[in-house]
Amino acid sequence: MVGAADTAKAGPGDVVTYTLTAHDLKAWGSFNTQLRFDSKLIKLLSVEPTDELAAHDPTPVEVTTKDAGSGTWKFATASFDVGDTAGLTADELPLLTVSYEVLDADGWSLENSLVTSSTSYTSTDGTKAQLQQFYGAVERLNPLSHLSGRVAPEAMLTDAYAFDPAFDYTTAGSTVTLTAPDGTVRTAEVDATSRFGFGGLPLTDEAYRLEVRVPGHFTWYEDVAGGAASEGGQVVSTVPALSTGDVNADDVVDVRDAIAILEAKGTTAPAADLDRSGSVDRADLAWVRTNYRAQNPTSDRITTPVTSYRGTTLEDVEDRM
Ligand SMILES: [Ca+2]
Ligand SMILES: [Ca+2]
Repeated sequence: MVGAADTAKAGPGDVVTYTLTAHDLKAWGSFNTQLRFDSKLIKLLSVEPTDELAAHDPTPVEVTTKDAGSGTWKFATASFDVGDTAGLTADELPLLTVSYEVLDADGWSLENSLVTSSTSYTSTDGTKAQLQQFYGAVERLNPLSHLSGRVAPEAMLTDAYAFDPAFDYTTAGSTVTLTAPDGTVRTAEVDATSRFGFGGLPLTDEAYRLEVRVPGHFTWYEDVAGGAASEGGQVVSTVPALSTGDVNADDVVDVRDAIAILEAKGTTAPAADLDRSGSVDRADLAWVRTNYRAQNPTSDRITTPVTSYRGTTLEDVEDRM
């Protein structure tokens, strides 16, 4: 028994029709198939005999539906007898068309398919036999996209550049905004593990623009696919990796950042306390040395690094820190 859908993808409101085709039925007189489906996603509209089956004078197809015992899943059992067995061979024979509407306007799932259960037929001599089943999948065109991410501020990671489970990333002061192509701006909270998420994003052919700011770090700019209507909603995840040392937020790490750290020495200014240790000290200045003259790779702006400001160099600042 092969179930083939008339479409590879469908979304809420669409009607999908599967054709169930039997193979290798021998001298049969009655037929019974169970269809399994999630009633949250699928509303059965009809189970009809095909023209090929109708030529054999079947009884009306009876459909009974019951709970499948897990959540919103259901079984629909379709059965019928054939009145005219003359000419029935073991060759393939389309038997039934099953139509359903795709439901759940805002919900998320990978598929909205019919799922196989058990199918059997009874021969004219009364023997019952099971049929194997193969049903094709119908990918779901989700009506909304989702974006999730985890902000990785360089100075607040472990030495191995992993997230530090002992660190409270709400102290990073991260701000995360997402701008839709129509200009709508959304903001997300960042939790203690540095994670954020945007759900329920309308589909768009153009990209959303993600912007992540952490004081003392390069701002992260990223274009995120919005999920075109023809593809359905996407689940996108990202890990914005923000290099540190940019105290004055001009997209370059240079001597002016080192001077800003020196001027904030002993304070708790977050843009200069790069590692959020609670004080501005030599460990923060060491990050400027690590990333010296780096440009923000995600920014369109090019700022020429300055290595001597009013006669002061990075080495001078390190001596005075
Ligand atoms: Ca800078
Ligand atoms: Ca510090």
